[in-house]
Amino acid sequence: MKIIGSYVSPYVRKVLACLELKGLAYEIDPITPFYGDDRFEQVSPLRRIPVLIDGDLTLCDSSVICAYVDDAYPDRPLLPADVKDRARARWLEEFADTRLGDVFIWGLFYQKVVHPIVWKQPGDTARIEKSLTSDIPAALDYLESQLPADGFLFGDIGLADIAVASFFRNAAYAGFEPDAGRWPRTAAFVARAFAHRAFAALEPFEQAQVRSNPAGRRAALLEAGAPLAEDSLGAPTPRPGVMTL
Ligand SMILES: N[C@@H](CCC(=O)N[C@@H](CS)C(=O)NCC(=O)O)C(=O)O
Repeated sequence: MKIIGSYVSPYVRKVLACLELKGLAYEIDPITPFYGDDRFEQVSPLRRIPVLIDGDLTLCDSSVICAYVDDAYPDRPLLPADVKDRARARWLEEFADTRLGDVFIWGLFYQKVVHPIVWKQPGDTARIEKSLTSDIPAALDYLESQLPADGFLFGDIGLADIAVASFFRNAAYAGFEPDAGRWPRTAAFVARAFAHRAFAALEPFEQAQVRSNPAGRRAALLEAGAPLAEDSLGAPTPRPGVMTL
């Protein structure tokens, strides 16, 4: 299996943590989506990551990819067995991908981290302010009402836990940590999830990606032991995405 996408993306991290949980080997082309070449656009028409290539199958979208992986490799299921629990897990995955993605990625991480680095311009300060003062607190109030005081959502860690927790890594890169006084369940849940091997196994590769510059990135990732693909769909200059942010 091949994954296209950077270790720093919350959606790529979600897929990789699920592969770790299932003990499935993969190789990775860890590109930032804006730096994808023409071949990237052929496999990812929205110019988004992650992409999964498994033999003759090419898939986009982390939820589609995780559902396929769970169907094709059913050992260590990602969803709980009970029908209502499964439905709730899918909803929390969707809430994470859509709303946590909106408030943490587009509202914060993209504005504070990606925009200055990729487009060499400051991000939207009004949007950052709105994210921090109203959008993120509202999302975390909801999460606080859903997350368990101990353990994970449906017993052992699964897709919904991974989808939710993954966004908090990017929030931290943008300087936001959940206040344990205001959202105690959320703060403790995120710490538990990141201590789990599904996330902990990815940490050295992610740090190698974050700490290296583009010229030294491949060497840094190889040195950290990342299973890099031979070929890359990366390009030297960024291009805008095709979706409105
Ligand atoms: N719904 C998609 C979202 C993927 C996504 O937005 N990925 C970001 C990286 S974190 C991306 O590729 N952004 C580039 C763009 O939108 O132009 C999924 O779950 O995979």
